[in-house]
Amino acid sequence: MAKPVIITCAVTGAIHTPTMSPYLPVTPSEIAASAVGAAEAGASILHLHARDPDNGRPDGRPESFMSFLPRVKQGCDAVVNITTGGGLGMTREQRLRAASAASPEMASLNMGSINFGLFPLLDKFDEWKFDWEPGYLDNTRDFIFRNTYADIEYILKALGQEHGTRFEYECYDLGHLYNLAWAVDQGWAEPPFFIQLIFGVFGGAGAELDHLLHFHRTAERLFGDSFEWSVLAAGRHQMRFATQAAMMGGNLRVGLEDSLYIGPGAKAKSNAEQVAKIRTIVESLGLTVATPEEARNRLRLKGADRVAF
Ligand code: KMH
Ligand code: ZN
Repeated sequence: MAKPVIITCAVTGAIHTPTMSPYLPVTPSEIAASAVGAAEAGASILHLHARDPDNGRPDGRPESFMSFLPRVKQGCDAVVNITTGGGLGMTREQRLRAASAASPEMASLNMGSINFGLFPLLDKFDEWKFDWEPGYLDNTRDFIFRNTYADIEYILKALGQEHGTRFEYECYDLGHLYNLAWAVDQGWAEPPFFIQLIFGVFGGAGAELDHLLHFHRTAERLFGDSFEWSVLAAGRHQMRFATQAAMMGGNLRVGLEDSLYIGPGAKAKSNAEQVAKIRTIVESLGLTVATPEEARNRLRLKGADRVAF
């Protein structure tokens, strides 16, 4: 029997800006409602970022996360996964503040430094809802998404060892799998490793099926059977790569963080719409969708009763 597919939904992120879609959740109420809607549609993990409710700018303050986390917890049983990716110019301590305060079951951990080019999105818009948006995107011409060995060690210890939080290991390139193998060798990461293979971010591996096959084979070589894997692809590649992951026996991630679309030229009206679409595809392949409890058991999470929100 094929394993049920764990659907992660990344609800708002730090890539898209409010001008790009009226459906991007920004306020605490919007983020909470969108997250709960995604869980009701079949997501068993919710990957969450916060935004400034006044202007939609990505926001790392713990109090911003705390303004929606209790509502998400009361509204659904899904696993809460908090970003440690942060935003432009944040120190690693700042990037960790929200997750340290919330002590979640899961957090993201980016497995290497890369360029993270959002500036091509500038060409698509002439007018902006908020002044900060064009500068935010333009800054990525000269921005390194910093995830050094010291950063990785710090987060694994400060969050993993201190809080019992487990990780979504975000791998944008082949070397990031080897970085994870290094952290495992140091004794800082415990199996099963939940590896998120990422395609189509400008600065990381492109959205090519060859890359997915090769990354997956490499993960098998490095981690044997002690890992679970999932795939996310940015923008128009999202549904195709999610489907491919399900067909190969893996898990998948959708959500407005990574793509604002539901089909060619059509904006998704909610996170739930994307989750419902991929769920229909998964089930029509003869597969099933994992419940939050199944995800907790497979990923050996500490449980929703041991978080701090
Ligand atoms: N949007 C993903 C490609 C994080 O939150 O740590 C990157 C991401 C990073 O999810
Ligand atoms: Zn994220």
